[in-house]
Amino acid sequence: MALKLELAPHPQTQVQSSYKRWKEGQGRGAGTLVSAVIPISISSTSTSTSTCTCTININKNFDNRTRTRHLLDSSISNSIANSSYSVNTRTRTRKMVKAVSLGDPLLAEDQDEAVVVPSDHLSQQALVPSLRDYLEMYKASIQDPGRFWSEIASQFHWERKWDPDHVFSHNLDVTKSQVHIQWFKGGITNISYNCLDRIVESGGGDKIALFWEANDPGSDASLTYKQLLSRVCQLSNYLKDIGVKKGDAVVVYLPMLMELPITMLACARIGAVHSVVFAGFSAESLAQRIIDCKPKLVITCNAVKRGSKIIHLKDIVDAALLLSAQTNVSVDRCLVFENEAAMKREPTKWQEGRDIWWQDVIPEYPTHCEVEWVDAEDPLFLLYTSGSTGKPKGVLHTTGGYMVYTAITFKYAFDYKPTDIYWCTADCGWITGHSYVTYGPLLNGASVVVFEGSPNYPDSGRCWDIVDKYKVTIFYTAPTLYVTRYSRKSLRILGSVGEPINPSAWRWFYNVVGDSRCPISDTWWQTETGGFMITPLPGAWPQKPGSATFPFFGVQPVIVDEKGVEIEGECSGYLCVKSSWPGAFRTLYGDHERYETTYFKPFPGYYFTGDGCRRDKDGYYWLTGRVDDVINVSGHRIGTAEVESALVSHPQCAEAAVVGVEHEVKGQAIYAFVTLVEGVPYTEDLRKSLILTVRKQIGAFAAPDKIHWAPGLPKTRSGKIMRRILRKIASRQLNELGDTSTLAEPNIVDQLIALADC
Ligand code: 6R9
Repeated sequence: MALKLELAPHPQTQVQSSYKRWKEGQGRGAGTLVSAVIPISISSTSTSTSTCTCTININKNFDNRTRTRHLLDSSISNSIANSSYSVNTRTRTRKMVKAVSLGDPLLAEDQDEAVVVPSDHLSQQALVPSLRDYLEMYKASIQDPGRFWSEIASQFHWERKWDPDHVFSHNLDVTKSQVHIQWFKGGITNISYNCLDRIVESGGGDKIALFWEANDPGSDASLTYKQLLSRVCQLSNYLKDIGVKKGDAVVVYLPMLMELPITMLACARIGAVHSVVFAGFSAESLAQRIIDCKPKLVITCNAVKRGSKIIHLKDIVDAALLLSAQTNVSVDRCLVFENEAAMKREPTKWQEGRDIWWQDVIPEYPTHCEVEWVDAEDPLFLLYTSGSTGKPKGVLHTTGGYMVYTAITFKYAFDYKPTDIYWCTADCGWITGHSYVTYGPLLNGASVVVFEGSPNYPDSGRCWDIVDKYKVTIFYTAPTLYVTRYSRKSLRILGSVGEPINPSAWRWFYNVVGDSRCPISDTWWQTETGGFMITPLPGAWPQKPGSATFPFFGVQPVIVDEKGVEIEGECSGYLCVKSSWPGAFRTLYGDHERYETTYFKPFPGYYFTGDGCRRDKDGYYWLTGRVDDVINVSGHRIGTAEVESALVSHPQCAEAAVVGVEHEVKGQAIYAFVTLVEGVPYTEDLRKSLILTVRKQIGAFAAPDKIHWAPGLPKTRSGKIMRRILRKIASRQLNELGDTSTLAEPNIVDQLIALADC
């Protein structure tokens, strides 16, 4: 077996300082990675000296890893796609793929077709060690969901079990009767008890539950499970004392202080329904949510430091409460945490009788609070998410199914071990912070890092500083981050969420962030799904850069055409889900009709995700973006993600966002916002070369009509590109830009407008 070491022209011991700079290095041929390409002797067809191209042949021995043989046997992966489960090893198809073993870097030329094969070490200690194991469990979850999920649910504490003959009931077919989903109905439990008391009672009380890292380096705190339980109980007792009861809504407008998960858990403990509003939303947006759910109280803090800026959250709450009062929704109580690091209490504007300082009351309450036992189908939380209309949708999740689903998806997708230190960079104002900062990890007794600040304050190395400081082993993020001088040796598993991750970014995440040794769980899911739906399971099967791979247990994804007809095998279309899963949302608060219209009417019988998806010949799922991000140019359906992926494969392109604009002749034209790697000037030649790259990779029909130079892209703080704004800029509807308050850097919008005609 030949081993070729490719030494970079200027090998350095440090990794690149950012994805952009990494790309810049590539563009100039000065990559800093030392890459080793190990031809994998799967069969004798391996010939190339630089990158190995091999036939994965199931008859040959591949490091004794029999599991790998099966993956690329299309009969098996198709069995996943078709849910027929027959592990048929007779019809073997040989395919040409490039395989890189976990531990080795993925080279630029590998990116399109390569698979990254789990190492023996990873698989041997993984919860699901092989594709075969996965298939067995998956098959069990589909053939007898009641039994499968009952077994998992039994790992939690239930005061009373659900009826074993009616583990779930659902109707997803809007043409038959009202859509409904229920899991474990009649089962009595409490998620806060399962996150805290259960862990303490089983001996985990002294384990750290939360490590808290402040906005300013050097300031931190932590709470053990026992301490967290006490803090939660104190708040629960206060809430009960002021009359908050089971079923009452509580709006929470807090930054990433430990008080945010404490508040969520305290509400859940007494059966109150929390509605966390991301503390970057404007007063209008907050008011809209308050008006919709009419909370008993609002919990906030006086101010927060974001980077070097101080934001007066209490002023925003005051304005929101004024607005809501104007529509006759008045809130009598506002509990305010004094966030001293940002602002002392004295200058805080105050409404006597309504406002109360957290620190003045909560510590006085007993550290024990009886749990309010609730039905599995009692509401746990409301989380507002944007839809196609201006009115946000109140996604409602209930208790039992959500508990079971977040816990188990966390465990398997991150191959969780009790020794892991886990960090998810999401804010609890989004679903990721609900399911995978708070509930999923705590239900597993994990140690969780909660970070108040932003990834680039005080400099772009902050994330890696935190990884090193807490020895983070599982790192879950949106893939827009910067890497500098840090070691990141502790990392074991990487997770990605929120956007399709293009192969180039995937390669960066794998090579640079994970030093080519960490598998990436590219988790596809939604606020509505509660937890991961399509996700790799580390160690179980080879990964394809950019693919979320296969469905989680119990999830039956289907791809349908525009008529709602299920398509089998290799195809593209609309991603739907057949049958329910425990973590599914149950309704849109106060608007069940909108729930049915948005999600179940487009394709009767299925839950419609709103996403486009491709399934390849091996059964891997590739998310191609929201279907409203599909552009139709002269009858050609083009995913914005496809064009973006082609653009970023250009060595001088760091990032791209593509939208459709109206075109007289073609119907729609492709309009591309392009961010170049640092220091590269905008030139006419480069514009042509970018267009040529797309023509070459996709076809002339997909060539962008317009390249709009973008020093940065408008993103939410959770890392999502706000295409709504880009569409307005592209169509020059500049007075219709809408709310830009949730952007991480609102001034990007002005810069883009200024560059519109360059
Ligand atoms: C968890 C979350 C949901 C939408 C979803 C899809 C996109 C999320 C993704 C992904 C490709 C992934 N999305 N994860 N696309 N690959 N791994 O982000 O929830 O805020 O409700 O957004 O995000 O388009 O439909 P939410």
